[in-house]
Amino acid sequence: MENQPHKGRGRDAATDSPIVGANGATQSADILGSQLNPPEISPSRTRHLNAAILGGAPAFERTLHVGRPNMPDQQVFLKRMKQILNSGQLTNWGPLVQDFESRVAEISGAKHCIATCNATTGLELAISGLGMSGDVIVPSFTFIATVHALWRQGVRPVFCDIDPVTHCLDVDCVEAAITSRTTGILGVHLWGNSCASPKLRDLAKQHDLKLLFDAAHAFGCQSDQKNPYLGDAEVYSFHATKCIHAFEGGAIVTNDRDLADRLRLLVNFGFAEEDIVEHLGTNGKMNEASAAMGLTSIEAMDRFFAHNRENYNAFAAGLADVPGINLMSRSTAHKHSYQYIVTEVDPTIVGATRDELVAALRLENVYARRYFYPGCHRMQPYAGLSQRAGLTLPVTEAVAERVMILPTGMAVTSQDVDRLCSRIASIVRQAPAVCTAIRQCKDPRLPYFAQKDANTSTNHH
Ligand code: T4K
Repeated sequence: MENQPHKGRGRDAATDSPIVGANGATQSADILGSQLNPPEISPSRTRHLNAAILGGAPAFERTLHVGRPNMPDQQVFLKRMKQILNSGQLTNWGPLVQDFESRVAEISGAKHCIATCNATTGLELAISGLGMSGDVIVPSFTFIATVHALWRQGVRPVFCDIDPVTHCLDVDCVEAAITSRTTGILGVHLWGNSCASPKLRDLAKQHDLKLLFDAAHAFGCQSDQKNPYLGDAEVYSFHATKCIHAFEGGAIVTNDRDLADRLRLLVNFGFAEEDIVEHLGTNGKMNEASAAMGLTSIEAMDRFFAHNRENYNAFAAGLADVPGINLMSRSTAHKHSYQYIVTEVDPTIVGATRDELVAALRLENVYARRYFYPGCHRMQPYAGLSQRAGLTLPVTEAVAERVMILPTGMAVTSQDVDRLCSRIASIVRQAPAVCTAIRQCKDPRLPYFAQKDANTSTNHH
């Protein structure tokens, strides 16, 4: 791959020399390539402009993470915890779990809610409760838990490609993948985008397929009509890294009364009565402490969403003029948590790959993530399922190479975002030098994949 010229490159690179690498060694000017101008400005005056990998001061003294938990009102939470301790009801559908289920049902617009210990268990329960078997169509571009839930229930995942704009299932690919073995579709509302569509619903109906949504990213994200295409059921995650969390937690929502009744048995070992077991169930219950956090977190939802929206707008402004870094746009027709700042890196424009950017950001104390690389179809135990998986998933393969998730949430201010965007802009402007420096850098903070590239590749562009 050639480094493409783009506006700005070489312009402020004059500020970069002499260069002190992240390993502390002074690096020779030829590392920077011929584009860079000789130093005319004192380095001490401009050090704050340089990428850390090129010897600048890191953009942040503290570390910025993707998924730092949002903390709701501590006093309210502690009051609830006191209530739990005084009552002695710690789990097994105490009053707080019941309240939590009511609130989640109300917000999602569904008739029934079953709280679970996490979304992974919730997905397994829903798959089992819906009687999915044989093959189920699922995106490969998702967190591995979506696919593990199927496999652990004895269902074979059939990987399907995604829409390049929303990163959710491509309905035409779903249609093409349906066979006589297919019993259902497991769509993912990735990044809080809606995977549901009238066409997907009609397809499921037409072929008599179960329609389940992994809504781990999507609690509180919906259109004005609330859940018009809920499917048979939808599963939320309330993991600590989600906008609204319960330390760990999940919830299944459905409008189907029979399914809800069955799920209530399955989540509690299959017990119908004190000593009557009717199903192969598990222990998937949420406990009272998680419900206390979940309820307190829901009370802060508007504040968390508004904060994230402000950050999203700051990212949109800050990245607007950075060539090759494209921020995912968000549909204004939907309420959104903006919990994932999804960017795609075009290496032909940036002059650096997504992985090189992620590596350079580590030295700025920014832990950007490359969710969900390399796609579930390339992970075990699925890698051997289909020899052709990579060939039939061109959008997944391309997107998995490009997505870079940037930090947001209550731990990140819009000033942080401004600073981060400026630093990304400098890294991009200095891309050739940054790439060379990464290959020579021995700093242990570099992610393992950058270290690996540094050891195995001399010219990976
Ligand atoms: N379906 C989809 C589409 C999902 O994305 C997920 C989960 C699921 C299903 C399953 O939901 P659950 O069964 O988990 O309810 C995280 C989460 O563990 C996982 O819940 C999430 N998706 C996935 C996208 O991300 P990691 O390995 O990236 O998280 P981790 O531990 O690196 O945390 C991220 C950062 O957050 C850390 O760098 C530090 C910070 N952090 C994290 C935790 C847990 C804290 O500061 N405090 C904390 O307590 O997987």
